[in-house]
Amino acid sequence: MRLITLLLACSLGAAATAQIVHGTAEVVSGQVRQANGTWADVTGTVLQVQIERIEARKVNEPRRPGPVLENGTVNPAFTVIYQNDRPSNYFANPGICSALDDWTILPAGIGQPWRRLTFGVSTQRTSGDVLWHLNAWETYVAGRGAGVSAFDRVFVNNFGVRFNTSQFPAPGDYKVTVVWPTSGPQIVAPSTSVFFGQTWREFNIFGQGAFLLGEMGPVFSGDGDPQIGASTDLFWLDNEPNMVFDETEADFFNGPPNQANVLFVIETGSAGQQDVIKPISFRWFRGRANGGTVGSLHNVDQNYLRGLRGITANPAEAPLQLEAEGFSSFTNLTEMKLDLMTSVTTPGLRQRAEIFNFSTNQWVQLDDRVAPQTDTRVTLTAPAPATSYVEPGSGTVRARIQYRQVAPVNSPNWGARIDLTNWVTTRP
Ligand SMILES: [Ca+2]
Ligand SMILES: [Ca+2]
Ligand SMILES: [Ca+2]
Repeated sequence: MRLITLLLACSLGAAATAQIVHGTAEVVSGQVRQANGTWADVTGTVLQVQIERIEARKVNEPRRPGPVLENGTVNPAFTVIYQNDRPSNYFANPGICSALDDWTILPAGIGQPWRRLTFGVSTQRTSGDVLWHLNAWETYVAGRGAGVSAFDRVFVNNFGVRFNTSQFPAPGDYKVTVVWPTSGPQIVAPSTSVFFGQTWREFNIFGQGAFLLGEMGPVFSGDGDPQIGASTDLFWLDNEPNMVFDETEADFFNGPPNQANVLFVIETGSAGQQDVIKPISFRWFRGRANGGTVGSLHNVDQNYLRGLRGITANPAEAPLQLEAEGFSSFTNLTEMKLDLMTSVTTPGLRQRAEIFNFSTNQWVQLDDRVAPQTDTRVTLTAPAPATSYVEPGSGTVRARIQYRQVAPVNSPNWGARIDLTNWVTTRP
């Protein structure tokens, strides 16, 4: 038992060292087609940047064993219209510096400003400025042959973002998120069909310098098709490279699990305002306290609220139940989510998450799953209408997490530890 605890502590220590840095990057060239068909020059736009260390194996090397870090976060006020991001299989081909991928975004994303873009880059570069060069088109046209672009109806043209290599803490693999400003011209997709080309080059006084073959290139993500939207198991590689993606340059990585889809997430800003509500009180409705305070529930920080199972007269009743309460400043909610990070001390348990509906005066089950033995984050959306989970007048919101035994356990004195219990609300 002691050994298990120690091992768990070690793996959490590794997760805690995840490197994330923030900064800015400048758009040094580019035109974007607006919803009304006119073009806007976006040169000089400054983007907020987040750079997070990841691990992408070389595509022809076997997978390394190891834990998958849980880096998921709630992203306030953003709606995902395309997502291909599975940390279980990030991979890269060190010999390439370009990739053009075919995406089908959600119809709801048509005409919506691209507020945040997340992509992967594998870099060996240690000095100087580099250019992330982009083009995006709406259509693929077969039959043009070698040397001629196979893509038409460009809507992001000659778009370059300058990074300094010092923004990447060391050679390695990174997941980068760039945030577009809310004012000024916006990037919008005119249809659900997007062909998105990326190329990594040096940035020098002439703008586009040497191709960074073997130094910087895109990261792909496999182990399945995109979680949101779609992409076929192929991409185009600018072979020469000559900044022309032609039809003969279609390529792939010999099929699943290495689907030829770049790591990429597109978020739009159309979801309204989000607020995170932290608990102000809790009680162990069943079971007993074993450490922690209400503040332990506020953040993912390995500061846990811990509980141990109790005794119940009715064997059908879960012997460990946490109830938490918070306060919503707003009542005009359009969405209510519960955001949890939890784990238990033994196999053989199930975890159920519930939220209280003040309209019906009943608990509503949002999730029931095998209770995880390592910290696991789940974000659960409550059934509409979201307004029913806020008590009229007081603004109280309430959540309950139950643990029950469904199979043999390692110890009769089992327990749970809860790192996070938040409500995430959306309003217009
Ligand atoms: Ca080419
Ligand atoms: Ca693809
Ligand atoms: Ca915590």
